[in-house]
Amino acid sequence: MAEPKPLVAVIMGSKSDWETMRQAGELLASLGIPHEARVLSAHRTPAETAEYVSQAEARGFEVIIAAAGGAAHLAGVCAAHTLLPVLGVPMESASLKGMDSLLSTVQMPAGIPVGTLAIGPAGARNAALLAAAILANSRPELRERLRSFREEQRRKVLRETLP
Ligand code: RP5
Repeated sequence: MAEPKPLVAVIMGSKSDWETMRQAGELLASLGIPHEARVLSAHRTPAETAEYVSQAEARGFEVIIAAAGGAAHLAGVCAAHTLLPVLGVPMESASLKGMDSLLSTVQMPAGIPVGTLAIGPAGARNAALLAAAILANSRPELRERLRSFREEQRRKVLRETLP
């Protein structure tokens, strides 16, 4: 049987971001959301990034997750080339602990929005959940899977015991 078409594109500026961004991919997969992960950089592969994002809507993607660190322009560049919602994940950087990535991603000029998540793994996971929530607006079965995710999370917290 043919693979379902990916709905979410997970783009990251470097393979070094994968350790964090694989968590977004795993969460999307656990919710049954087909996605595609690619390394594309706003600075090192500007033409290929623009081409990929420009074609994303025609390829059937509905959400783009873009992760980058340092002078993190990837999410903003993606947003400039598409009308699809772009969720930005600032990577934790060695020198400034991700504050550079956060400010570069979040401080977009009015007119080109990027929905920016938290720095690092929390942002990666929440980007996947926010992408799922966007897709769930028109997919009742996905909405139920998200509801189950929240319910399992609630139960897990309530099961916690302290020493
Ligand atoms: C950014 O520069 C990437 O998103 C990465 O977070 C950071 C460092 O990249 P590498 O030098 O590890 O390839 O473009």
